[in-house]
Amino acid sequence: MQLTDRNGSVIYFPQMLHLSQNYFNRLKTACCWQTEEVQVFGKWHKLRRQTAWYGTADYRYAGQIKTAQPWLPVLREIKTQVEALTQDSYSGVLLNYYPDGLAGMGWHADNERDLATNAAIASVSFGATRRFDLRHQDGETLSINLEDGSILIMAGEFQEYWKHQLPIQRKVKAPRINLTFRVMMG
Ligand SMILES: O=C(O)CCC(=O)C(=O)O
Ligand SMILES: [Mn+2]
Repeated sequence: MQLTDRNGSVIYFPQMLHLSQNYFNRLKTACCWQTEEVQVFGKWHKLRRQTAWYGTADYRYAGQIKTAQPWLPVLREIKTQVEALTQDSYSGVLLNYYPDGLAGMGWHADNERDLATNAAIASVSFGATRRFDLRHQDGETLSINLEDGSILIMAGEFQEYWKHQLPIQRKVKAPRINLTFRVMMG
């Protein structure tokens, strides 16, 4: 399902990965999760969200450096399926673990210098369904529920014109893991 094709495209594929409960458990156990921290007025704060970065190059984002860890078998398995669908090849994956709906991610675009410009980003979700919001710089907003086993592709100039967020949803009690497969510069 295509959500938009204005200034980049966003396409949603539900139920793309089978055995999603199994993937959730393997990722939860095998990945090297780190508590995410943000700097506000010079002071570091721990977030509820945990992250992990795998791939071939380090990734500088939100004032931090994520040191690349070598691909794990479970990540390669998922990557193969995502690449077959999207016909792209990815050099890194950022994982986010949200223990419940009180963890989220604020408005941002994935346009760091370390990422190849206008390359596709493929977002895979396991676990609790969470709402994902998109906002064009002219104010147009769209929302979609990202379900267990789904893949969302953001491509073209999308990151230049749109921001996205994963809002806090107090009613969501279950955990979720998201993987964003990315193409690094160079
Ligand atoms: O968890 C999500 O669905 C969004 C994650 C995201 O936007 C990111 O990692 O940049
Ligand atoms: Mn993002």
